[in-house]
Amino acid sequence: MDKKVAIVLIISALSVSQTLTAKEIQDHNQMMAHGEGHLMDMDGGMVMGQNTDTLPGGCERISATKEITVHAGHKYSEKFPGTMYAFDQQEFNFEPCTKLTVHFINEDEIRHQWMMHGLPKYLYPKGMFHLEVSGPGKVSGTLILPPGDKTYLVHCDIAQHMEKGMKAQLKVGKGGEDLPSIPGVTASMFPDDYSGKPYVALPPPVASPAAASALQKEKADTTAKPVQTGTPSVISGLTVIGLALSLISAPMLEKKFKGMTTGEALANIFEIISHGIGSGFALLGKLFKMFSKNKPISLPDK
Ligand SMILES: [Cu+2]
Repeated sequence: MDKKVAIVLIISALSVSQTLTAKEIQDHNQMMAHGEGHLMDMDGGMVMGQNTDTLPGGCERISATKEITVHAGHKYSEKFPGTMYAFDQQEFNFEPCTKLTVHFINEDEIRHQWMMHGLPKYLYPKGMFHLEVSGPGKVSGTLILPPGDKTYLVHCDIAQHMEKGMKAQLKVGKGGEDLPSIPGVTASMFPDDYSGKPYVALPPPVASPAAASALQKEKADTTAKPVQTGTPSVISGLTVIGLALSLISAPMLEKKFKGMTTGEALANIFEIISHGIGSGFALLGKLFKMFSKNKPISLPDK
């Protein structure tokens, strides 16, 4: 019984892979050169940062000539839980000063890239070597790897494709430090949680102790507030008191502040309030006075 199930599964798996390989892969091999290693065609194929003949500084000669074929597509992500896209390989290693040709095959019906970062900028525009193709297709490009031990990031820069798994590292020589979140190679920076425990949101980052206490107060305020059932009132009690006070005091203040500058009037208002509320406002009043006095002094005539 189990054997029968297994056979059915194998046959269906084979038929699925058959349909995938049967997909038409367009070969973008007639691209127009636009200078500085930039090639493209009108069909969604592109190469940037191609370098077939200039030796990077520090390379005395081309140490090796290598060719790789990298596949990109959703199906390669299936073995990595939580991912959506992937290359068929996540790690590459080459000798320094290798002349490397990458054949990049996109197997999805969307756009994917093989984008390599961190290359010397005097040789590679923006420090990148970049292959890109829309829909099922193949683009090929060549670069000469720099000398030295370094690990280079390779990814697809289409929004969320790297975050969802399309990421690899290319080590030259012994390589440098491993990059995070390379599927199947290094630990994820944001590991998925399959524990089934309820999700607990992390508290937002807090800049200072003062901000922390303000945040806590705000939290306490919101939790203490009863749930409003009706339509929320736009005019609160405080607003009413404020409006009443200003209506009463407006004619009084108008007389008092006649001929004063805005700064002086404000200083006076703060002084009045300070009598009623406390010494805190007195300081502000003084500050306003200070600023209102701070006018440019005209120089005496000669
Ligand atoms: Cu992509």
